[in-house]
Amino acid sequence: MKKILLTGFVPFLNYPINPTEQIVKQLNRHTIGNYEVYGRVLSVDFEQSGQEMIKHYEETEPDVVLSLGLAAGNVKITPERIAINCNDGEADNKGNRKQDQPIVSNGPDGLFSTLPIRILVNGLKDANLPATISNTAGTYLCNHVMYTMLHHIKKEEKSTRSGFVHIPASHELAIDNPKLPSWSEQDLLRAVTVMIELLD
Ligand code: PCA
Repeated sequence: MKKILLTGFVPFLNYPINPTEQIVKQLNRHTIGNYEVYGRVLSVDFEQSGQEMIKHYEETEPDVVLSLGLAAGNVKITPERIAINCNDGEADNKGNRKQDQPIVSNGPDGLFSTLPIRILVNGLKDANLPATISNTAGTYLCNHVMYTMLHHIKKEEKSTRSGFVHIPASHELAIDNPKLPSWSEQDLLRAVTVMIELLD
């Protein structure tokens, strides 16, 4: 049995829940397709989230890393193509704000996902779940952990595949928000399950 490290995040900014945290907790210790799932929740913290990610990676020694993040406002599931070497944007949960800062000084400008993102998008669509490749993971914590993980794997010369997928808001999150597009919790969970089943 292979191992997949599945990460989500705690709530952040003004979102009282994070559906990625719920999914990761729900799927922890499940077997899906060829994989035993190791679900872990990350903080939203420029100083800590990257180290947490690496610690989980070293403890679980996974074959694949699939990280999830909420992209409130998105209408589709979006596997990310690339992470860029930049911290910027809103303050994190500790109130720390970064601007125009490299994640790894002298690191490569960008690192491509090593997940089969085209296969994931096509497989999600075949399962009637709207999906499209995204060409930017932003510059906030999602991009930060995607870059940190890919950089670590490359530096250690490991063959672990790793990447990031943004998901839309859940109905629970959208209920008090007049404009937020949302998916049912069941469909979000199904989308993550389908993606794991698509991995060889
Ligand atoms: N989404 C944020 C960080 C945590 C999360 O779930 C992002 O897109 O960067």
